[in-house]
Order: sequence, then structure tokens, then C-alpha cells
Amino acid sequence: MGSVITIEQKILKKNNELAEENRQRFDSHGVFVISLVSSPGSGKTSLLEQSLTILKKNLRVAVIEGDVQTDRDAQRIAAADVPVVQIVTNGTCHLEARMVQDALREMDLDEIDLLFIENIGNLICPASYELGEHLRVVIMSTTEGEDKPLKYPAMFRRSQVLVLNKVDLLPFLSYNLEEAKDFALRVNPALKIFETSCTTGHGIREWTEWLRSTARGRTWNVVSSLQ
Ligand SMILES: Nc1nc2c(ncn2[C@@H]2O[C@H](COP(=O)(O)OP(=O)(O)OP(=O)(O)O)[C@@H](O)[C@H]2O)c(=O)[nH]1
Ligand SMILES: [Mg+2]
Repeated sequence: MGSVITIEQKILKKNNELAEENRQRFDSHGVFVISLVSSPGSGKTSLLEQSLTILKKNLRVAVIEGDVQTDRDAQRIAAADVPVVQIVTNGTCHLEARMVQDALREMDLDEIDLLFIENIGNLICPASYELGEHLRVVIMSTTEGEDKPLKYPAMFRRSQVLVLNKVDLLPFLSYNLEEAKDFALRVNPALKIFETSCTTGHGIREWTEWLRSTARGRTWNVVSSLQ
């Protein structure tokens, strides 16, 4: 029993070291890195599609896509004419720093200002694995119920931004947006919250403007400082 815990800790320690290597590499090339986490289907790829269209007008953007199977999300990003590398984990429920390192071999960091990493759809495993990102964004959609921050607190505690997506569906749901925000802030009072709809475009401009100014001002909190 004790040795199992030790092995887990060793794996996480090694991952954190590699994540720090990634972060230093990003910093030395001036690349701002944002990871997106959520349960399956909350809208990570949709938010990317919406955001990239706006951001790519002034910034050089690129994406690393993480999925258990298929390159479907990478194809969606490529259709937006944005450079993308797909990581297929073949069953692993989260991305790890070394997988990001492998993906970086396919990228020229000198040609990138903003790099997005879409993690595997899962509110549990990705919480423990830093990738070297500067900003972790958790997406929660209105169809998931208000209580996810209370039930999966680690993910919300270790993110700096919460995007509440699919607000266009609110008229059809009994979802209480204010309660959801309250639960999220109870777990992490420092969360910056955006409300979006990827189908109507509501809130996308506000989110991308904030992202742009945060990247420019380098005012982000390093993920590891919150652990
Ligand atoms: N009504 C509505 N549907 C949305 C919105 N955003 C995404 N969707 C839909 O939700 C479904 C899942 O969206 P994706 O962007 O693929 O979600 P994801 O988080 O990337 O999913 P995984 O990568 O599989 O974890 C798709 O059918 C989208 O069209 C939204 O704001 N409103
Ligand atoms: Mg996706």
C-alpha cells in the first residue's frame, strides 16, 4: 500500500520536473501557453474554433490536441487554418508533460505567440498533471449541473479561469447560473469567470480580449503556484 503511494508521487514529481522544463522553454521563446480542461463535450474544441478565428488576426496561434482516440478535433482546428499537432493517448485519461514535449518536436516555437493545449475530456485525471502551461482554463457547460466544482474541486482549484459555456441553452434548462458560479468561487475564490456560447458567439469577444491583454501583460499566475 505504502509503496503504491510512493510510486504515484514519483510519477507526479517526474511529471512536474518535465512541466517546468516545458515552461522554461516556452518562456525562452516568448510563447504564452493556455491549457483547456473540462468534462467530455463541454465545448473545448468549439471554444478554440471561435477564439482562434479572432486571435489569429493579430497573433500567431497554434494548438496541441489531446484525445484518447481519433484526430477529429485536430481536423476541426486544421479547418480553421491553424497549425495543430494531435496527441492520441490510446486510453490514457490525461495528457502528461512528456507527451507535450514530444508534440513540441513538431512545432517551431519561434513562430508561435499563443499555444493552446486541449486536454482529454475528463474532470479528474488532468487536474494532477501540469504540462508547463501558464494558464489553465476549466470549461463547464450548462448541461452538466451546477455542482461540478463541489464534486471535482481539484480541477477548479488548479485552474485560474472558468468558462461557463452553452449559456444559449439556459432558457431550456433548470440550470442556475448564479449557483454554479457561487459553487466555483467557493472552491477557488480567485477564479476569473466568463460566460460564453459557442453557437451564438455570446461572450467570445470579452474572453478573447482578456486573453490577448493577459498574454501581452504577462500577468498570469503560474499554475504551479496554486498547487
Ligand atoms: N448549444 C450549444 N452547443 C455547444 C456549445 N459549445 C459547444 N456545443 C456543442 O457541444 C458539442 C461538444 O462540443 P466540443 O467542442 O466538441 O466539446 P469538447 O469539450 O471539445 O469535447 P471532447 O473533446 O470530446 O471532450 C458539440 O456538438 C458542439 O456543437 C454552445 O455554446 N452551445
Ligand atoms: Mg474536443
